[in-house]
Amino acid sequence: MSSPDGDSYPRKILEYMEGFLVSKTLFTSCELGVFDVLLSAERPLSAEDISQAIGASLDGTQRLLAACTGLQLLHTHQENGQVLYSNTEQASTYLTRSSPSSLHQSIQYSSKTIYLCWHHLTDAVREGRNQYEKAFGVNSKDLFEALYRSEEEMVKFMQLMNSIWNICGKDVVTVFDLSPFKVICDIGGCSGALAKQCTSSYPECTVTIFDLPKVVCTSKEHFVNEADPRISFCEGDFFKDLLPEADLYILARILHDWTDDRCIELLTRVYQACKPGGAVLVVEALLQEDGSGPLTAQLYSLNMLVQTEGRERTAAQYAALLAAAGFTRVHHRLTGKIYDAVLGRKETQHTG
Ligand code: SAM
Ligand code: ASE
Repeated sequence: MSSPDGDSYPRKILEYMEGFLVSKTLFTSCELGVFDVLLSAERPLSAEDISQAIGASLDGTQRLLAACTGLQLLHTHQENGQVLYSNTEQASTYLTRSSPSSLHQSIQYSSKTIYLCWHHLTDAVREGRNQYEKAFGVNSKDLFEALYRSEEEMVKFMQLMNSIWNICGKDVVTVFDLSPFKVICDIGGCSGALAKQCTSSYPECTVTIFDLPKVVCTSKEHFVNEADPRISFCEGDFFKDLLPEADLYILARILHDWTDDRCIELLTRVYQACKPGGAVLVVEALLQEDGSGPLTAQLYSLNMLVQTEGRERTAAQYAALLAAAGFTRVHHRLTGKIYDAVLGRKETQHTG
């Protein structure tokens, strides 16, 4: 007996073939501000109202709103034979610019940067390297020179980095008990979104964010909202400069940017700076050992191919990198969300 999902109907393949239509519908609705208009109206609006507010054609807006309804991002209401639209709760929370948990900036980065890189995925797979030259005409010899090819692009990347920690940050800093570690250094900690999650979960800790000078400068200018005296910045290059001494080093989404050799180089520098009895916490989207998933991490690994010099890895692969740098007692824990954690120790020194 063949079910409706049997060989005779390739449901999944059809869905994947046109998956980008879904992404582009989301990108366009956010870019035009559909969800922002509906949030500020505080009542259901007609397609006509919305088309005027976003400055778009009525016909195009009607089709866009219909697609958003099918995607369950909008609710529809019937009133006097007219269709009215309102945001779903998730759309209000995650798709409006002003929401504290907004993914608007991430969606912008997906639309304006990642989508363009993925246009060259076939070349990336053939050549085994990132596609900045083709996508943006920039030399990709220095990865972060290419990623930060303009001030605007750097701010957009930093906003992308920031936003996920409102959603997954608490899980990654609490999946291990980090309370014994009072002095924390967040290596490549960007604008400090994860550092904030640390001080909120562990009130006794202090966090130093170590990042490139221009990132530290932009963080202070664009990102520091309410000053937390427990959080400070340190400027430098983690491949060249001395790292601050700490009990715990966090490397969140750092190792996945780099080759195994570069990772071991960086982890060795971290090991040297680390106090005996201290530790390193690696935060990444872990791949399963048997290659079966999770799909998000598998797709992110392709994204690391088109955008960086690295890859996503399994817990065993991270454990091997940590061990090569001297760390022991390496364990990992899954959070059930996108990002997981791997903890490795630096043993206290034994005499005799
Ligand atoms: N840890 C943050 C997070 O998970 O949201 C940011 C991860 S982002 C992919 C990589 C970070 O490493 C960026 O903030 C970048 O500026 C920083 N970075 C890259 N190369 C660096 C270097 N050589 N020295 C110091 N920081 C660097
Ligand atoms: C990096 C992380 C990301 C470098 C480039 C990046 C992300 C997007 N572009 O370290 C976040 C994860 N999302 C995806 C699609 O990979």
